[in-house]
Amino acid sequence: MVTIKLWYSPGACSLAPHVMLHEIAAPFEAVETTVSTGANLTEAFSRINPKQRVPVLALDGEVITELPAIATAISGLSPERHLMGRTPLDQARVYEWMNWLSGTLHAQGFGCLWRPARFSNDEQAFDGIRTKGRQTISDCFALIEAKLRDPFAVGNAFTAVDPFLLVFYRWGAAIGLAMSTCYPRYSAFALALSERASVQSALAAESATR
Ligand SMILES: N[C@@H](CCC(=O)N[C@@H](CS)C(=O)NCC(=O)O)C(=O)O
Repeated sequence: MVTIKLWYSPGACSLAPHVMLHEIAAPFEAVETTVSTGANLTEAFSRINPKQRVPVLALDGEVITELPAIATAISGLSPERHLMGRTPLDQARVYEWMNWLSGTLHAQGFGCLWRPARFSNDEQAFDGIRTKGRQTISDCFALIEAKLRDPFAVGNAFTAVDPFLLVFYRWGAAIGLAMSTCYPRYSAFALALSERASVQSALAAESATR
């Protein structure tokens, strides 16, 4: 049996693969790494992932980074669950969602808001970058609200996209957006997802506050 290790930070995007691992019910080791403060960013962790980001997954010691790649690897551990989509079209939709969530909402939206120094060396520019980040987040959330129809983002079953969407829903609430009034469909989706055993187990394990 493959040995599985996940490095995560409570409430961070690593919650998505954490949920997926509970979903496939495979035994794994979860290692907390507090990236928000940099407190546990040890030299050892930097050697594991020189990008100094979570999530990091190791399968029999083979290190995998980047959420869409990690989600693909977890899905491969339990192919019968089709966590990256069942049909070829669903698989394309899963990657469409994952790339957009990762590259636009996460890297640009929350990146600008929480890490403006990534976008400019000029501190005077930071407020404008944060404002742009909030705008990008609102634009993305409006699109998510328009796209969500069913209890699941893709097809009629749980995929990797669902816990990833839950991460951003929680972050939206954390930055003070009125999620339930502004995004009722997204809220119903998040509420239903929060009742899944895998989500409750991952959240309890992380004692996530964000
Ligand atoms: N492109 C990476 C982004 C990962 C990422 O930014 N993770 C955040 C947590 S949500 C992190 O580790 N941040 C630490 C930092 O920015 O210093 C992925 O998809 O896995």
